[in-house]
Amino acid sequence: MQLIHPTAHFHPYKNASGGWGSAHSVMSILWREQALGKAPAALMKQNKPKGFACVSCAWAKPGNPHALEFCENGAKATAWELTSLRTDADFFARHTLSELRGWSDYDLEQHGRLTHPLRYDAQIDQYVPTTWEEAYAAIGVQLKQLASDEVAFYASGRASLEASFMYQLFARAYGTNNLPDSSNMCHESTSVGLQESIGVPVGTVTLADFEHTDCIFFFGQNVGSNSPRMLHPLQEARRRHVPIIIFNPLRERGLERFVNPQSVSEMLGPSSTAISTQYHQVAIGGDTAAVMGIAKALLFMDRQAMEAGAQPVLDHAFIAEHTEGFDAFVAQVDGYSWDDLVQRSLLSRSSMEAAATVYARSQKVMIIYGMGMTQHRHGVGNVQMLVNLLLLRGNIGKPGAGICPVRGHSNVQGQRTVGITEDPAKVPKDRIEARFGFKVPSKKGLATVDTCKGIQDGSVKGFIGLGGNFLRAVPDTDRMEPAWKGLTLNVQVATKLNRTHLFAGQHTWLLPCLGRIEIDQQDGTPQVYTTEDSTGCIRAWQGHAQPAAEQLRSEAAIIAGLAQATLGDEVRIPWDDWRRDYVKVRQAIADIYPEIFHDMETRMWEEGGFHRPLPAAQRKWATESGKAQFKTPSRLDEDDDVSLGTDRRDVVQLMTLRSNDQFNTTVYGYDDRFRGVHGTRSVVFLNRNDIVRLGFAPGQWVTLRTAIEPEVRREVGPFQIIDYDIPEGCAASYYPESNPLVPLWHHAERSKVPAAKSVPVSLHAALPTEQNRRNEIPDGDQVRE
Ligand SMILES: Nc1nc2c(c(=O)[nH]1)N[C@H]1C(S)=C(S)[C@@H](COP(=O)(O)OP(=O)(O)OC[C@H]3O[C@@H](n4cnc5c(=O)[nH]c(N)nc54)[C@H](O)[C@@H]3O)O[C@H]1N2
Ligand SMILES: Nc1nc2c(c(=O)[nH]1)N[C@H]1C(S)=C(S)[C@@H](COP(=O)(O)OP(=O)(O)OC[C@H]3O[C@@H](n4cnc5c(=O)[nH]c(N)nc54)[C@H](O)[C@@H]3O)O[C@H]1N2
Ligand SMILES: [Mo]
Repeated sequence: MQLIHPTAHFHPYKNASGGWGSAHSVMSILWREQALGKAPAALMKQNKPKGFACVSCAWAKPGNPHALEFCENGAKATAWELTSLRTDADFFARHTLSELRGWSDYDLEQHGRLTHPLRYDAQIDQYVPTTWEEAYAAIGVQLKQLASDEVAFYASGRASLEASFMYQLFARAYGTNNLPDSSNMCHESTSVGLQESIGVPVGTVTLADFEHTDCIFFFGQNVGSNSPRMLHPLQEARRRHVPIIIFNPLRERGLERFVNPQSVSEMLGPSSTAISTQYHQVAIGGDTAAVMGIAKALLFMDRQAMEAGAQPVLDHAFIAEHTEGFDAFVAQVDGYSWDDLVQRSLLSRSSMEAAATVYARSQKVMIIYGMGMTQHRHGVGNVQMLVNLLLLRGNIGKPGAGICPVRGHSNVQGQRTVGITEDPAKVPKDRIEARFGFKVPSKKGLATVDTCKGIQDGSVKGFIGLGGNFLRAVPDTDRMEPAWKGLTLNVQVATKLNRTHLFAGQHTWLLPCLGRIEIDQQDGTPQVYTTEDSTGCIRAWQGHAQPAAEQLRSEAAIIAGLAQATLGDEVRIPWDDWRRDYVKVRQAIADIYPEIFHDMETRMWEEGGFHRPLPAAQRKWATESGKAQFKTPSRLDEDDDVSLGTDRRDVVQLMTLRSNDQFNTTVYGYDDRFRGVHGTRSVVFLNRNDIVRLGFAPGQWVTLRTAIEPEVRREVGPFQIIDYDIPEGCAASYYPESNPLVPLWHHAERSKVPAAKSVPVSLHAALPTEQNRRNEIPDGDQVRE
């Protein structure tokens, strides 16, 4: 079964983001998911006090919300969860896993919510219904037979603070720190980089800072698709004439213009807000060079001002009192010529100087960034380079200024806060041991890339997935899928069927859970849950919709069930009490992390929630030396596997990114409205000059081949070439389809985040398949202007 998209086309999008296009897109998904009955009522509660937290992105939810506090993609995510469609036991009786592996990601999830606990039956290659009790007991038996270090406990960043806290305790009481999570593919470069530079692993900016800032820098984040609610504070900042300076290889529509779908006058009138005031189309992996250029211009201005006896440009008092490493950083900046910086960033010297000029004039600057920075070989250095820029003028630790990583999953930051990490040094071991009477294992566990290696070499034999679509999200798909079948135990807790579930291990279970929009009743009492957003704000929520099926259990209940079956009474963890009453879980969280969660039960209801303490925001630097650190990047090339200007003229640098119609591996549809692509995802965006130079034409079908480690063939396609406004030498295509191109070892040093934004690839003419033909962008539709 494959979807046919008879109207594939490419027409550059000329309108603003938001607006009627966005309203139309929401209505069509509500219709398709047959969620028009339930979803509108639910949407009124989305991101509201006593409502539920949007299941889409992690952007902060204001304490004083708009009438409709959701965006186009948040509404899609709600409809996706509240769908009337079901993937029930009958469905599994009709389809074998071999057959389902031929289905697209879209078709699998589009079939609706899972309804029953399922066990894989290898004889018939099908999932068959089972009972929860049978599943818990059998999984417990398997876990007891495996050695603790042979099992990985993966978490995708949605589960609540309560479920996440229980999950990591389960893993540790079982005897392992193997807690890979989605953050390992995402903002781990942030956690490592910011911790070293400013002594906190998270951003320092809060929503209130948007009201005070007088300048915003934006690096490698596609706000219009991936955190659209942030367009509101950006729009308000623009109304105050706050400059917004963008660094992105693509001209992303949401970063250029925005119409607020909640404003009647804007919807009816011609007005839209111009978001960017400067738009720098930096080369992929060229940000370190670009920021170095800005620093070079600032140093020059500073020296000139000092010579003239004028007010210096840098904040020397702040640098002296609060930082270390300034001199080494200056020496490094001086060591690079403008030619070096221009060549690597593909930006002109004047554009870097223009950005520096606005920076120098501003008193309260914030830097916002996303995957365009973290998913590089030197992603940690990238993040630290942004901090360097802020430190030059004391732009951390005052209102309106700071660093703002935009996290992905809605509770991914919170999961880390309550112990989901492979590093036991990051959890309060003594408190856990004293309270629960077991020894926290001291051996460092496996993060995502290590888990993949372990599955490949057979040392990881058991995998438990708390949400997510691990096998589809990780790199090197063609090597991971066959290796996965070697697992002895494979347990997936999920709301919908995805590709990971189609690769069975020896003993495999698929356990369906409640989504967080749904009412979670435990012994007759509806439960409340908490999350932490991208700005470190912790809040209580509760579900409002009727559960999709009677058999569904909450994630907390499933963890409790599995833990009890595995650990019995070995440890002093009251699993069943916790399952019945999440207040008790919160009490335990507050006991283990009192600095952050004291008095949580009342504070979580405060307007907008409560903020975790962030010493850096008070200019207290919890680094080794007690000072904020200027960090010198090891090199200008963020991806030293291959750089532009090498001998391989046939190689371009590929970034793998999201369309406007997906949430990670969940494909809502085949349109990427803001980029003008409709009816297909099988495309590669290229610069017009590269298309001609490499001997191709727009609309031509090509396969993409990874150009490093030639002895291993990594290839995807055929994809259709789109002539796009992207710097020369750069290319883009969609994740997860392009994941087979990313070698597992091609990851950021130290944070191990797969370098998904810079894969060197070559292109090869190919014949389209039947399927490709049906979804082909017709000739003549390939006109950029
Ligand atoms: N609707 C929706 N919302 C989402 C998600 C989703 O899939 N759909 N995913 C969620 C998750 S888990 C995450 S992590 C976030 C992801 O949100 P983003 O951080 O926006 O991630 P991507 O879509 O991968 O886009 C990366 C952006 O970086 C740019 N870029 C790529 N390489 C470079 C570079 O070298 N330098 C610079 N300056 N820019 C670069 C790309 O052009 C693109 O605009 O969104 C979250 N929110
Ligand atoms: N090439 C490339 N690869 C990437 C990226 C990239 O930019 N390029 N981005 C990376 C990033 S930033 C991330 S975060 C990862 C994402 O990796 P994951 O977090 O593993 O993947 P998702 O696609 O978010 O997971 C979707 C599945 O989660 C399940 N699900 C949804 N809601 C719930 C729930 O409430 N509970 C439970 N238990 N399950 C639920 C559904 O079954 C759904 O199929 O991918 C990474 N991979
Ligand atoms: Mo992410």
